[in-house]
Amino acid sequence: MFSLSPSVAAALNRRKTVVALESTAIAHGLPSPQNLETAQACETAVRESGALPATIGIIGGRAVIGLNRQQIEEIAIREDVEKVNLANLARVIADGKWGATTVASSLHLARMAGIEVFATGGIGGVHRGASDSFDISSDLIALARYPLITVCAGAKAILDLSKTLEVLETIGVPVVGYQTDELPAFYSRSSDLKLDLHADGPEQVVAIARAHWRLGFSTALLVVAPVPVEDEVPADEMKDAIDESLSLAAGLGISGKEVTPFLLSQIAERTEGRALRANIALLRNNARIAGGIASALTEQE
Ligand code: PSU
Ligand code: MN
Repeated sequence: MFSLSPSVAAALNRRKTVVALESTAIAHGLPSPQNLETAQACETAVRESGALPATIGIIGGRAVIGLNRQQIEEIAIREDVEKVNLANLARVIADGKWGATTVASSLHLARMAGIEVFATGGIGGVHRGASDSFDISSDLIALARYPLITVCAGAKAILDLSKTLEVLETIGVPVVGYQTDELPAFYSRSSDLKLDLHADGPEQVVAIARAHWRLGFSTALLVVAPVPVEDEVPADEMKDAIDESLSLAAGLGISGKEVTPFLLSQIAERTEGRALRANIALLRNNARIAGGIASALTEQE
C-alpha cells in the first residue's frame, strides 16, 4: 500500500537530503510532452543541488515515494491517472487505481516517509468566488497539518491571493519570501501582497525552520520563490487570459477538482505558451531551491 524506493529508503536512513516532489503538476497541470520533460528536469534540479528527488504517485493502488523513471513516464502518459487529494487518497489505494498526488496528498505521504522538504509549482488556495462556491484547496489543510518545508512560487494566480494569504496566517503557516518581500503570483514575480518573513538563502530558511520545529509547531513552513525574471509573465499581461479562463470555467459549470487543471490549460493556450514556459521554469526553480534547503538542513545536523 505504501513503499519507498530503495534509494529513498537508504537516503532517509543515512542523511535526510531528500526532496519530495508531487505528480499532479505532471499528470494534470502540464500538457504532454512538456510534462514528462519537466518531471525529469525537476528531478535533475534537485540532484544538482545535492539532494535526492522522491517524486510521489500512486501506482496501481500503491503509494510510491520515489517513483522510478518508467513510473514517472506512465504517470505522465496514462489517461487513467486520477488527481488525488486528501479526500480520495484512500479510495484510489483501495481500488488499486493510478493516481497523481496534489500538494495535499504528497505532503501527507512525504510526512509518513519522514521527508522534511517538498517542492511544487504553486499551492492551491482560496478560489475567487469562494464565498459562494466554498472552493478552498485541501492544500491549505495539509499545510496546517504537516511540518514540511514547502517550496513554491506562491499560490496559483487563478486564485484569490489575498484571501489565500489570510488563511495561511489563520492556520499558522509562516510564509517566507525567498529573496523577495512580497508573495509571488506564480506566473508573475509580483502580487503587491507584502510578507514579513524573508530569507536570502537556504541557511536562513533552515534557521527559521529549526526555530519553528523547536517551538513544537506541526505546521508547514511555506517558502515562496518568484519565477526567474527571464521566464516571468508580468501580472498585467496575465490578467485577460486569467479572467477569460475563469469566465469560461464558470460558463461551462466546471467545479471541484477539475477547476485548476482546466484553468491552467486554458491560460497556457491563451498566452501562446508564455504561461506554460513560466510554469515549467518555476517548477524547476523551486526544485532547485528545495534541493539547496535540504542540503543545508543536513549539513547543519
Ligand atoms: N503547481 C503547478 N501545477 C499544478 C499544481 C501545482 O505548477 O498543477 C497542482 C498541485 O498538485 C496542487 C494542485 O496541489 O495543483 C491544486 O489543485 P486544487 O486547486 O484542485 O486543490
Ligand atoms: Mn478545489
